[in-house]
Amino acid sequence: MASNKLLMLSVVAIFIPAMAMATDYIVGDDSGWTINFDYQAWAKDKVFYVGDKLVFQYPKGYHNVFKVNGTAFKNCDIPPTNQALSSGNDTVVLNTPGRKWYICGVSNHCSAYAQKLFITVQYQYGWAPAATPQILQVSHGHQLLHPLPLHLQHQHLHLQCQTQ
Ligand SMILES: *[C@@H]1O[C@H](CO)[C@@H](O)[C@H](O)[C@H]1NC(C)=O
Ligand SMILES: *[C@@H]1O[C@H](CO)[C@@H](O)[C@H](O)[C@H]1NC(C)=O
Ligand SMILES: [Cu+2]
Repeated sequence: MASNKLLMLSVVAIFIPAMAMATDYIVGDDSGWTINFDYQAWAKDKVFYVGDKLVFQYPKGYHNVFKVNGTAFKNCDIPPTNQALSSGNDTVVLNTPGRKWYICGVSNHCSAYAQKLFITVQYQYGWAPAATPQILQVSHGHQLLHPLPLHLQHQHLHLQCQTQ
């Protein structure tokens, strides 16, 4: 029991640095999500990790945000309107590693004004590559004794998905 607790503590400790490092990025910083802004230049010096968030800010109604694939990004193919984020303060959690593409679907903002963002999301440290099924087993026991805070449970779940 006591040694179990020790192991559990070490599992939680793995998560803490990852969480402390999660970053919220306001896309375009003070310019927000708009036309005639070089989003690739904005993204160039940033490293995006799983768990970070993108926040697209703009006057509601003037722009919107679609997550698209690489082909739609290149051609500015606008998906159906009901797939848009359009609150004017749209938060996108970067839940998975890999390439992500976002475009504005209002008028010709994507094709004529380059309102589009492409990023690559990296694995966070201490995530799936370092995890073993043994650790997952232990942390499961821990959950029964002392439920983890929700945000930790979420990361735990994510870890399980990636290791399977
Ligand atoms: C990209 O997305 C479009 C529209 O959603 C879809 O029709 C197309 O098949 C997708 N292309 C690839 C390569 O996934
Ligand atoms: C935007 O949304 C975030 C939560 O996702 C919130 O913390 C923030 O206050 C909001 N900002 C504005 C300007 O509404
Ligand atoms: Cu727009």
